[in-house]
Amino acid sequence: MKILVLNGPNLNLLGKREPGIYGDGSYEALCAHLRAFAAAHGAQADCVQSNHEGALIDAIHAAGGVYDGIVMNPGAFTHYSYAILDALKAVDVPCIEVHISNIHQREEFRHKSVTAPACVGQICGLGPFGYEAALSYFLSREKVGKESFH
Ligand code: CA2
Repeated sequence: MKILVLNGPNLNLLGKREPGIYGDGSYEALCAHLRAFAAAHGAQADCVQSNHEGALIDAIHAAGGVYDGIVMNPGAFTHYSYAILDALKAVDVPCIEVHISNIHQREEFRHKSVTAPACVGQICGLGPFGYEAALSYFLSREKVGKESFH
């Protein structure tokens, strides 16, 4: 199983600013953890981060036929990118949206996700653990699928 972990704008700054909201672990440490977590479960997680909407859309398009799932934190694009919504709808790869912070406890404009309707589900407010939880969902789905065939 191959999972694409896609992070949007400013998430490369994890651990460098606003630790009270986003924690003090770095983006690189998060990716290393997720790669190791996936590998420990016989899967592969590839991490991609971009501050550019088009690059995120290109990565979503390229995931078709290559990845079994996408774990995506679209950053602030969550709240207004209909282009990312359309890209998620255009590919046949299930996506789980993750937010490190609880977007519902923050400013009003963060309460709405325009991208979540194209996702299997959304996890928010669990800190960086949300990424691992989303990965676990895909890994457990594979197990369910295999069990039902054997
Ligand atoms: O809670 C989340 O994961 C967010 O997707 C993070 C976005 C924010 O715009 C969303 O409303 C909620 C912002 C990411 C900024 O990441 C930073 C990380 C460290 C330091 C500064 C920014």
